[in-house]
Amino acid sequence: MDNTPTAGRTAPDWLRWPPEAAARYRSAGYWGDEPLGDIPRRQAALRPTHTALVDGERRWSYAALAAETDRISRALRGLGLTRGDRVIVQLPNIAEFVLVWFALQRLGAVPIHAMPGHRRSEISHLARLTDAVAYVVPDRHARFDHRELAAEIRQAANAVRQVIVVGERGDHRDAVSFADLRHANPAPESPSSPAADPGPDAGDLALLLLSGGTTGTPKLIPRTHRDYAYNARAAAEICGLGPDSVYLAVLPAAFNFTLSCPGILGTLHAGGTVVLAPNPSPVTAFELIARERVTITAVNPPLVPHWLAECRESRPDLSSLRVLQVGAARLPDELARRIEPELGCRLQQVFGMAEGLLNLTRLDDPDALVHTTQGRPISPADEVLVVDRAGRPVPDGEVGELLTRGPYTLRGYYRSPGHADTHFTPDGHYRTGDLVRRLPSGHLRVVGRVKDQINRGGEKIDATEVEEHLLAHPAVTAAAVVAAPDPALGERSVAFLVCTGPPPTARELAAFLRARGLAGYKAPDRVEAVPELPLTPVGKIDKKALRARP
Ligand code: OOB
Repeated sequence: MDNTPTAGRTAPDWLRWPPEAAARYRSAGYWGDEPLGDIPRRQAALRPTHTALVDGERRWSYAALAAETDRISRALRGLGLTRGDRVIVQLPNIAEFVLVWFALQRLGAVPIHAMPGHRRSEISHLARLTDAVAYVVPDRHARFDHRELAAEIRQAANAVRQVIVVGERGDHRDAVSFADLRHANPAPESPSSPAADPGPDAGDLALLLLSGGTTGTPKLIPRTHRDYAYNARAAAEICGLGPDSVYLAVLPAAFNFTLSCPGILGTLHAGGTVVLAPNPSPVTAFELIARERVTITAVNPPLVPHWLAECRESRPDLSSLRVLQVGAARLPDELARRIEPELGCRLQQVFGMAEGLLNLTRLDDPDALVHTTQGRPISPADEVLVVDRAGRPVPDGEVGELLTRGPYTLRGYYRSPGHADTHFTPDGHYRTGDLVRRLPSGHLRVVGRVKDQINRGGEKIDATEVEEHLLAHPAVTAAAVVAAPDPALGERSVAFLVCTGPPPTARELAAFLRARGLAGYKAPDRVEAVPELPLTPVGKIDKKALRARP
């Protein structure tokens, strides 16, 4: 019998691992057969009454989570959604994110993870690139009316047939209210009924994550059921998660870090409890940690000083908290050293990427490694190379670009064959664009990057994308966006502009970019007017020289 999960159908190029690598991952047990949508049902059989999900006063047992995601899945099918359909999901940290996500997985439909801050420019690009058939939004979030944006997207993107609105004000023009879907009572399908889809295979595309990108338009990262499940499972094992674990989701649930490193999926896979924080403030988080006896949570470096200050101030009960994961941007060593004595829990540094490779410090690593490195790969099958500009491996301890391939790292971007040469080596390594040093123990220290990106406290900004929008401003004739050090965010963005006439201020530019539908965090923090941009000998904009300017 051919047990290839995609048997009978050919996987597209961007989803294809070489057969010998795939065979190795399967025989080593890294790749299993369980589709992601089966996790709640498996746990419901083992521990039906155990709490799976907490959102404020709302709680779901595993039995309730499994039953509800099945019901929503049937209701979505009733709307015409089917296996393989792409669906843009843009929800904050509310239980509906988890319900919709698993309901889509049950169907074999593919969620596209938009971030809460994304606007018309990003969403319409996602819709066009994927031919998404549906878009799931909150009614309002962070003082923004998502229903208006959804109506615009639906006008502009023909494929988007359904807008599904979560929240009290779900009735909007011809949108579908999620509350109605949730309470609809579609007839259960018998597995033998001809209408029932067989459900997804573990080798199918399961979700599309957004890449930080460095080429102007956001690229999408295809993740399969089996590679993403392995990512979550391996991380959960390293963190020692089990049914007694309680994970607090502080960063956006749609972020790969929060969803599967080990995050929400790793916790549910292990039979633990997921608690959703409505915002990342330490006041909210500390209250939830004490009330729900949270054992593990994850933040980005800019949040750390706020957490330490609030802890000093309010003396919260953090006695249940065993692990604080910190990642998405470089954590300064000095801050790393303060976490354990001040918060009373173990620090775990996390260096990951939506493209795949995940590095964690281990809970029993010596303090010196936990404080100064960003961890080592989670899988024995992760292949890591650190290379010089010519692509030759450098000795341990020297700086080079990190290349990687492995059982949960992509082999190509979604529907984007043109990017193969830029982002992958001929033998299938993903070029991360990160500069690292590798220690003999395998631990990595992130020291910089070669990609044209700003890491604004964990939020990635593609310089080219913003530059293209800036060039549309009538006063701007040339633009270059670079990172500058920032004490709070680690990095912030500076736009160097050549202008005809008086240059726009940062505030004017922010309004201009907002009107163009760009997410707010991409607006330059600072604007510098210059007579001309410095060029390299080959005539490219010399960003190194710009970064060196005070
Ligand atoms: C995570 O994922 P992305 O896709 O938003 O960003 C990936 C990039 C990395 O290539 C690296 O440049 C940077 O973010 N990064 C770090 C870092 N963690 C990520 N740079 C320095 N130190 C770290 N600890 O950011 C992400 C995905 C999964 C887990 C955690 C983070």
